[in-house]
Amino acid sequence: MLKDHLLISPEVQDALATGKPIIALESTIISHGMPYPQNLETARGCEAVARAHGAVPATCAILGGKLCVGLTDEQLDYLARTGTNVIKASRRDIPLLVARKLDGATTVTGTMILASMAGIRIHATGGIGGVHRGAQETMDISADLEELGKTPVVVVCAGAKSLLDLPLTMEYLETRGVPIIGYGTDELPGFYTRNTGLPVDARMDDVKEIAAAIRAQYELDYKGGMVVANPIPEEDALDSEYIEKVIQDAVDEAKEKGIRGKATTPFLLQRIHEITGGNSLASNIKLVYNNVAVASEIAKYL
Ligand code: PSU
Ligand code: MN
Repeated sequence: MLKDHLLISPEVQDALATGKPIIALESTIISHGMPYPQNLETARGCEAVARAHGAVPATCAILGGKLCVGLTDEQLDYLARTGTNVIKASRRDIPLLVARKLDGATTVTGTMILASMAGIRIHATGGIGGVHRGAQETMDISADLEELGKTPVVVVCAGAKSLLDLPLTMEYLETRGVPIIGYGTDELPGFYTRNTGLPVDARMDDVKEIAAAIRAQYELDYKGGMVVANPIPEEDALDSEYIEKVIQDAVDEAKEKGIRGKATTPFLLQRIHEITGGNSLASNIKLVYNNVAVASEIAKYL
């Protein structure tokens, strides 16, 4: 039974029982999305930002085959140090990790699954996966887009990186029936940049209005989630021409090296961080905190 596999931390259990605001946080961003020790600082920082905004953080991962919702500091430290030696856990991986009692760091997809099992309705991360450039041939479309179509968890993110094909990502989300709300913006933000020229479905400037949209989706018994796209703060944004060139070089390199499947996104993230020095990593951390803050504010009205 599910309850034999789900391990909700005492703090998160208490928050669920007493109706406190809770937000889910992913762990692939720790293991595969950033280098050590910045990944550990970010994981801790996210929890601190959530608390500062009055929400209980529930970082998700699979440890020893248990679906863990809410981690200890030792567990965060373990995931940060182990890095890419931990399995990147998406939907397909979860039953196998449970059966084999292994560890996995959950992607947006994996985190949405664990959050929804625990009864958590909102998840904050950096960027979501999407339709990769060249997907017409490779069929590389992130499972995140499928999960958003069927699991009722809202994901607050800074849009998606242009290492993805953003117009196709928007098309795919439309097909799957996923609303995209721009928080204080008419355009999908581009992760390191605030604009992509792609219109969102609705602009909302007030977290209460976003909470009302989430409640409506829930009351209609829709099965799917929602994207809240929150632009990186102006002062942390990178020059779009510069970062576009860096991303194109990383994408070309991945193609040359024959990087495929689940290794693609971590490879590209790592190369972008390397090519830009500390630059893009600093922006990445800032935008994640910004998303955690907004998700926490929304969670108060859910
Ligand atoms: N995009 C980022 N940082 C990340 C990821 C995506 O800017 O860390 C991670 C998330 O965990 C996301 C996953 O769910 O990569 C998507 O991987 P894939 O493209 O293999 O579905
Ligand atoms: Mn993929």
